[in-house]
Amino acid sequence: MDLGEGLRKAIARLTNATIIDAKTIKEFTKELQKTLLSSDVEVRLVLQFTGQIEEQALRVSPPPGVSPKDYITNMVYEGLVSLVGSSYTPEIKRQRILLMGLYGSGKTTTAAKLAKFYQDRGLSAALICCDVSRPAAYTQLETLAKAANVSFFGIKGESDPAKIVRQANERFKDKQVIICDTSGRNALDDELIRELENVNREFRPDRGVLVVSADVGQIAGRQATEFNKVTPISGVVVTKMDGSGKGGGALSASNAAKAPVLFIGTGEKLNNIEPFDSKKFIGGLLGIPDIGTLLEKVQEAVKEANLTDAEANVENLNFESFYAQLKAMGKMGPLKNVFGMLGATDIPKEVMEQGEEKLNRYKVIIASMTAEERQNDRLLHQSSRISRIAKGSGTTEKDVHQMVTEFNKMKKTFDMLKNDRNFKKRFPKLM
Ligand SMILES: Nc1nc2c(ncn2[C@@H]2O[C@H](COP(=O)(O)OP(=O)(O)OP(=O)(O)O)[C@@H](O)[C@H]2O)c(=O)[nH]1
Ligand SMILES: [Mg+2]
Repeated sequence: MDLGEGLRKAIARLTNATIIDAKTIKEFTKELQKTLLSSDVEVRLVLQFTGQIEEQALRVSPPPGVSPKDYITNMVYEGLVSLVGSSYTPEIKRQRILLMGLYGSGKTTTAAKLAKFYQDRGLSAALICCDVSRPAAYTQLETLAKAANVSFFGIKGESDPAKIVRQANERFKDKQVIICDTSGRNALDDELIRELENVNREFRPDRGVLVVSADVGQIAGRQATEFNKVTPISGVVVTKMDGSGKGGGALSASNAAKAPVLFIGTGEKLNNIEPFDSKKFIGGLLGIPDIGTLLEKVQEAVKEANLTDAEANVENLNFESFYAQLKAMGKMGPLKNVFGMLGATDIPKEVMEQGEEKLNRYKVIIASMTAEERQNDRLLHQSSRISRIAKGSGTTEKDVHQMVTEFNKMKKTFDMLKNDRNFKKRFPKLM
C-alpha cells in the first residue's frame, strides 16, 4: 500500500466512526504510524509526528461548525507539510547545477527538463554530458537538448569527465544556467566517486543536486548521505512522482539528506517538472483537491495549444472544438495527473488507462471526419457517414457510435453548466 493510500484509509476510518473519542484517536494514530513507517519515513520522525497529532487531537476540540474528521485531517495536513519542509521558489539567476544519482534515477531527463525550465523563464541554458560510462548517454542528452532547444556539449568516447567540463566551460562562458549530467551506477563505487570528484573540481557547481526516484524509499536518505561525502548536496530532485504512489522517497530524502526537495518530476515529457510545493504534495497524498493548479494547467494547455476563439469556446461545442480541446488536454500530461489534481487519487490504473485509450480513439475518429461533420454533429445520424469514418480511422462503427453518444452527453452537461450560476462564478475562465 502506498503512502497516500494509507493516509487516506486512516482518515476514512475517522469518517466511519460515529464518535471520535480517545480510543478512535489512538487507533487512528496507530494507523498513521504504520503507514508512515512502511513508507520508510524515519522512526524517530514518525513517533514525534504521531505523538503530536494524538496529543493535540485529545486536547483541543474542533471549533464550531467543523467536523472532528475535517479537524483532524487538517491537523495531519499541517503536520505533514512541516515534516516535508518548505516549498521551493526557483531562483531565476545565473547558476551551475551538478546532477548526481544512481542508475536510472532520472538524471538525464531531469537535466533537460531543468534546462528547459530555466530557458522558458528567460535564461540561456546549456547541458553538458559527463556520463562517460554509458555510450548511449551522449546521444540521449543531445537529443533531449535539441527537443528542449538548449545548447549541448559532450565528447563522444571521452573517458575523462574533467576534460569534457574544461572544454564546456570554455564554450559556455556566456550561458546563464549550465547543467551537468553525470554517470549512473548501481552503487556509489570507487570509480563513480573518482568521476564525481573530478567533475566537481572542474565544474565548481553552485548546487550539487541528488536525483532520486520516488519509489526508492528510505534508501534515498542513505544515498544522500553517501553522495554528500563526495560532493556537497544542497538539494534533491524526486523523479517519477507520477508512477509510484509511495512518495515516502520525498519525505525521507529531504529529511535524511538535510537538503530540501527542489523539484519533482511528474512524467517523461520535458515539461513534467514542478518546483516542490509541500502543501500541494501533502494535499495530493491526502486527496485534497488542488483546483487552483488544475485551472492553471488548463489555461497553460489552452494557450500552448493555440486554440482559436471558436475552438476554445465550450459554449458552442461541436466536434471541431471538442477535438481542439482533446489535443489541449493531451498537453496537460497523463490523465492520472489531471485526476490527481481533482483529489481523485484512487482511480484504478486500468480505468485510467482505458480513459487514456478512449481519448486517443476519439482523436483519430474526429480526424477522419469532414469539416462539415465536425461543425454539425447532426450529420452523424447517417449510417453511411458512420461507416466511412470508422473505416478511415481504423475503428469500428460501434466505436464511432459510442463516441457520438458520449459527445452528446457531454454537450448536455455543458448546456446545463452554462445555465448554472454557481459554476459560472467559480470557473469564470472556463466559461
Ligand atoms: N514517469 C516518469 N518517468 C521518468 C521521470 N523521470 C525520468 N523518467 C524515465 O526514467 C527512465 C530513466 O531516466 P534517465 O533520465 O535516463 O535516468 P538516468 O538517471 O539518467 O539514468 P542513467 O544515466 O542510466 O543512470 C527514462 O525512461 C525516463 O523517461 C518522471 O518524472 N516520471
Ligand atoms: Mg543518464
